[in-house]
Amino acid sequence: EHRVPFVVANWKINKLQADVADFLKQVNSEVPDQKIVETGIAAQDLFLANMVRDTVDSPIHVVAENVHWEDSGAYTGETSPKALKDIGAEYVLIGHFERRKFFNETDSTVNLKVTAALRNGLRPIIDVDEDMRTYAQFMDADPSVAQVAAALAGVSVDQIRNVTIAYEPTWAIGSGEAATADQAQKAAHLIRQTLAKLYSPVIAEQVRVLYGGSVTPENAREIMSQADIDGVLVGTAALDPKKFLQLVEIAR
Ligand code: G2H
Repeated sequence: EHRVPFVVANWKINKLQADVADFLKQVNSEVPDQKIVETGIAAQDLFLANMVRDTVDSPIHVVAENVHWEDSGAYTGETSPKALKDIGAEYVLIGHFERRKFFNETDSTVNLKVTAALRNGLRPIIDVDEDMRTYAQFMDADPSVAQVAAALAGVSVDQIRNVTIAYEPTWAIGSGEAATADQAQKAAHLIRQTLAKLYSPVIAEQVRVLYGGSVTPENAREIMSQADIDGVLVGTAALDPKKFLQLVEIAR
């Protein structure tokens, strides 16, 4: 099963609007066709509509960093999945470690957001951050990643094709210390085994699994060469357009 590599920048709350426009100008025409490598950029909500406009002739996908689980209503300060779809956003990060840590996001709110995104035609990139120590306990007896199973509750066989999973071990996020390629592969493999159990072995081979956490152009090649890793979710390094393009090249 051929999975198209996927490189996603996660700018978090960095950059101002002039920087966003400038970055897109530098990378727009440099990224390959999305059949070769898919590319996405996650940014603050307030930049997304302009990013959709400014990438109209580019294969770059616009990615939200969070979403609310109701389509509309009285939820001051939240962003509606219906509105994200309406402005032309295509993907949304859900359950990033920083959301879980600083904003009390739980497996159950992650699941609500995943189903809300899918119901509105947005493609979720679900972040899971369990440590390999946690995984090791399950690996022999009953291989399963609890955060993956929880996030996907109620997600149908048809919908799962629109889901990407990103493995981001907490200790590797923004620390400058990425997982080794071997650790990342083991986690990605366990995630795929979990998908096989939840859906089927065929579907497990179709869903993309990314690695995130201190990815750089220096360590990306070995990480992306692993059998179960289909791409990277990149924070710090992807703030730099040259490094972003290097990562996309490596993914080819
Ligand atoms: C992890 C990653 C992007 P960084 O949060 O999601 O950031 O590459 O800075 O570790």
